[in-house]
Amino acid sequence: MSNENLLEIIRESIVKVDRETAVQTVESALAQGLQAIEVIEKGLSPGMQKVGDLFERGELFLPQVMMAAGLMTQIVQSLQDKMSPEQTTKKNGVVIIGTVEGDVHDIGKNIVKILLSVNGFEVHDLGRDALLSRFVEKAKEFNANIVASSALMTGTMQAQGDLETLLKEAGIRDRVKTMVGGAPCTQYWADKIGANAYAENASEAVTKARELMAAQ
Ligand code: HCB
Repeated sequence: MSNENLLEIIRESIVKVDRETAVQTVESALAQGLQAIEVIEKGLSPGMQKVGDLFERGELFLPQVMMAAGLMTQIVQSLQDKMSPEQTTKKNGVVIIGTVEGDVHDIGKNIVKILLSVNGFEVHDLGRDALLSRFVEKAKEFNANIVASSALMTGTMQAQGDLETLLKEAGIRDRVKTMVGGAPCTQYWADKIGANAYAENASEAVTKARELMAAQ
């Protein structure tokens, strides 16, 4: 079966919350040479995106969204072990990451965390619904290079702008770079609030984090 067919089955198995098919097809995809990150970004994530679209159209209900999210989380965790850490003793940088206060969506943030970690960044995860003051505290405590925030709702993304203000008030904005992400975020949003970078997905988050480090 072609890689694209396998990825399509993975996408559909997330939508249908078909655990057995999802797990088996992910294994087949890896055995066929697909990278774990490709499985996540081209299979699982678009599957979750479709779940969101169906939910929005009233064709799926919240319990089904929660089950699909649970399945995706479980598979992403199992894939983490299959991503070999970058062979380096050099630390690429220190990142504080979290989903902003008021927002419990953490699947995407967790993928970004995993990918940054396997790419040699020291990542401190504040979890979800994280108080903005904790981003500032932890950035100071770990002398962070990058503060990465995630927001999945239009009502919570303003917190990413508030975080810019808090970092300035704490006197550390000039020594940390900021990155924003999450479905409603865009480059326009990042520019508007004065964030240093916007990343559309986890691979781009790694690229942007490297660029931010190079610019420091
Ligand atoms: Co939730 N939810 N949800 N939800 N949810 C969304 C986000 C809506 C868009 C669905 C909709 O209405 N169409 C909507 C928000 C509408 C809006 O404000 N525009 C919504 C809503 C309204 C809600 C509730 C309020 C529903 C309710 O209770 N009535 C509630 C929120 C409560 C709260 O937070 N206070 C809620 C709850 C849930 C769960 C619990 C059922 C579940 C979350 C489980 C979890 O995360 N542990 C859930 C889910 C799964 C979704 C959808 C379906 C998928 C989100 C997701 O995981 N996508 C989502 C619909 C959608 O987004 N289309 C829906 C997959 C990941 C991989 O993508 O974009 O998160 P991602 O991450 C990417 C990318 O953005 C980037 O890299 C990641 C990996 O590639 N990235 C970063 C992410 N963070 C980054 C940070 C960086 O610094 C850099 C890059």
